[in-house]
Amino acid sequence: MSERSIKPYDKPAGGWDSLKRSWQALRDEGVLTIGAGTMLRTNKVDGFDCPGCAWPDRNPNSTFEFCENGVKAVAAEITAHRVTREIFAMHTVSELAAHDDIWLEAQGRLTEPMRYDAASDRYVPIEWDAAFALIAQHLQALASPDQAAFYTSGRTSNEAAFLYQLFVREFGTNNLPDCSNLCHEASGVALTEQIGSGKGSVTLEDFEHADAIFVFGQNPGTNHPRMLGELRAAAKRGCRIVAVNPLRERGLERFAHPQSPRDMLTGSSTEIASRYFQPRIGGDLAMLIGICKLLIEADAIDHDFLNAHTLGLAELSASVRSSEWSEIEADSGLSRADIEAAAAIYRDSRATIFCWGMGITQHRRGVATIQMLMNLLLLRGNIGRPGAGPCPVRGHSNVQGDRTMGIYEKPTAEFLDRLGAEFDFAPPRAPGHDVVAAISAMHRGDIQVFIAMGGNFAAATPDTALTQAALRRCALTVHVSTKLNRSHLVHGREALILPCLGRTEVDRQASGAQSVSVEDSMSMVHLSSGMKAPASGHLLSEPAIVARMAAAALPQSRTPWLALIEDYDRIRARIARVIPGFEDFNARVRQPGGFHLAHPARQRQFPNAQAKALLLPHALIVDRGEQAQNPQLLQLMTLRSHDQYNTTIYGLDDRYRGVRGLRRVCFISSEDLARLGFKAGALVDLVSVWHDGERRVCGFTLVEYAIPAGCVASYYPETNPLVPLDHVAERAGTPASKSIPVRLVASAGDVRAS
Ligand SMILES: Nc1nc2c(c(=O)[nH]1)N[C@H]1C(S)=C(S)[C@@H](COP(=O)(O)OP(=O)(O)OC[C@H]3O[C@@H](n4cnc5c(=O)[nH]c(N)nc54)[C@H](O)[C@@H]3O)O[C@H]1N2
Ligand SMILES: Nc1nc2c(c(=O)[nH]1)N[C@H]1C(S)=C(S)[C@@H](COP(=O)(O)OP(=O)(O)OC[C@H]3O[C@@H](n4cnc5c(=O)[nH]c(N)nc54)[C@H](O)[C@@H]3O)O[C@H]1N2
Ligand SMILES: [Mo]
Repeated sequence: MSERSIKPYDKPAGGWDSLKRSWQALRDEGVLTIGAGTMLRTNKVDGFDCPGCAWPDRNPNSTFEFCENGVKAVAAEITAHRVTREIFAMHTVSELAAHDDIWLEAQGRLTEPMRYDAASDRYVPIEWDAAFALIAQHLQALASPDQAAFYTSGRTSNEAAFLYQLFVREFGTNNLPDCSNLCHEASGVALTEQIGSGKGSVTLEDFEHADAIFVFGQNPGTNHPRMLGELRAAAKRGCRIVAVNPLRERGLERFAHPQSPRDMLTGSSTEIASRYFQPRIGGDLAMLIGICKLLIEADAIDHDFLNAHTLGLAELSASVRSSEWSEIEADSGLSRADIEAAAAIYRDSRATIFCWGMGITQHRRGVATIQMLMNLLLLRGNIGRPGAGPCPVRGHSNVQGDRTMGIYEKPTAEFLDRLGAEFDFAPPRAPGHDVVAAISAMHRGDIQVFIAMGGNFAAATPDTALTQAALRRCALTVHVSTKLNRSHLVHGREALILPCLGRTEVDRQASGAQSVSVEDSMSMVHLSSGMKAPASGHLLSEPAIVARMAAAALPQSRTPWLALIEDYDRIRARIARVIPGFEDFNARVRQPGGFHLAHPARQRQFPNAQAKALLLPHALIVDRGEQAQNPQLLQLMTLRSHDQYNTTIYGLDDRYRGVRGLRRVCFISSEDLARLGFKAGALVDLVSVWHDGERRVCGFTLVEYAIPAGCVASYYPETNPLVPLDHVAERAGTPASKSIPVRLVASAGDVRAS
């Protein structure tokens, strides 16, 4: 671990530091030599899909199709370290729980199924069949299938996801909360209503044709580093890149491509964003209303497109015309001149892409903000033509595919009809619980069995104390996982850890080695084939775990569960019959690079109820009430450091933000430091202020940073105890983890920050 230091990073993102950190990740996992070979198979036609982010692959034939953070994700999976039964025998669960998340992760890959033994407070080995029998016994004992919830994280393959949702629905519930609920749910809700599909419409090729690319609330230098390659190429050919972010993120400013010999040998780099706007946290909606107002008042809009393809111009015009500049400026935190500059870049661009991430979705008004982004695109016909369209940048490598496969608590009637017809059963029709509702239901005792296909529910979700109490109330918790994590230690009265194969590993079934498929953020579906020997001889694949669990729990099922997993082509043949767009799946997925799922908006078709794209007004609700009354209150956004993958913490550095050796930091402006009477480097507690009381996390070091006054930032998941469970995006239920009202209190005594 590095020495603690806080010093601005003045080099471009990428560059030699990025290569150095990649090798270090492989070395730390004890796989320096095998790791290099494995990396060369990442994102290749016959290789495996990088388990990192969902950014699409540019060229599956090039030698290098990975990035620093992809290397960390792969290294974490192919690590030489193992969690054996001896480790579980040595430590009680209470002892394991006393370790931090870095230690848990560093223990390595899980190796065999384990059952919690309350008498000894230890995990003890269990045979696979006995584990499935225990799950079956619990599920069959429930008074109603709705007393179970089945979580999915976004690494799960299409094949596993399809079988899993089928199992859950044959069992009789739609309780399928997933990580999308915590992530891009607001994008899905907003876009489905407006353009009839919850997915982005652009492809990588569009990045070659855009005149302007706006990046709202997203930090690609850390979370989608391969996206910087696209932005660099676009900037080099003269495309305007505009960043909208309260923080100055290094990766949006300058980038030296680690795979460009010229950049690396000559020390050159490329300016990414030619304009960088720093609104207040949550100020994007006001900024967008301002831009819409300018375009509409100047009549700089595409009337032909609007007449032919949209509804709602009159209402949107009336709404934005009536917005006052004083309010727009106050709420956005930007001057009218800044908003005019952004509007001018947008107006002068013939084709524009809007990208966005968690800085937009994880807000109370996330849906309204995304609809305003879409309104702005529609006003100038920026959809369904080259170089233009919405681009919500997804997180997990198959989070989009899991939704396509039916992992959704509110399935459409059409989907259920097709599923029921194919598998000869009557799917449940009532909507199920999303993540937040599932936590409440567990807390009330209404959910007794919790099963997770990947992820780290106990750490990733809001309101940590409440969530963990909820998990502990369950009769049974089950985690299908690759690595040890917090969720295994916050368990129900009975608990199972079921270890599975990762993306990089050979998945051998009765008919031979299998491939799985995934869908990236731009709707490309392609195969992923592992090639490493499994981390242990006792691992099962995710599809096999689902099928064997279903076979045990659903003795009456007419689905040939065990035959389906003998050859995953059989699963894909079923997917082809149930899910539109997957016709001839087995053949098309074997084309090099896979196939693109049609997005109707690319043809300017909008399959919502009105069959038109909708312009939807959203008033500025100036909601500075509490902050105005209580000048001590700040808005906290919880975000990712450069050395983590969600709840997996690789190290304590956040290189581009100049932080080394610690994670409990709070970025704050010099104005707020002076106003509140704190010095940079001081230790504070963060206290969130909510209607039902205060929540506190302790020992955060203040770091002076270029962030607007009134706004502060800290890392997730350490700050999740501060996020109230009922603080969510309206209509989407996404926890509003980017806008938590907090005050700072000097830490008592000598709390050591870590
Ligand atoms: N290496 C790595 N890669 C990852 C992940 C990871 O943890 N590590 N996670 C994956 C997942 S699941 C996801 S969803 C994505 C997440 O990728 P991002 O969406 O980039 O996620 P965050 O780190 O949460 O960063 C959000 C950004 O939004 C900005 N922001 C916060 N509030 C506001 C606001 O009100 N307005 C604006 N304009 N900006 C705001 C923050 O300053 C920050 O730059 O990355 C995926 N890829
Ligand atoms: N405060 C705050 N909270 C947030 C966010 C935020 O920005 N701020 N972001 C939210 C977002 S966008 C997301 S997506 C969620 C993420 O929430 P989750 O998806 O639940 O969490 P991860 O940390 O991605 O899950 C990591 C675990 O997945 C397991 N795993 C890894 N690979 C595999 C695999 O191939 N198969 C299986 N079965 N298991 C595997 C490992 O055991 C690992 O410990 O967190 C959300 N929570
Ligand atoms: Mo995510």
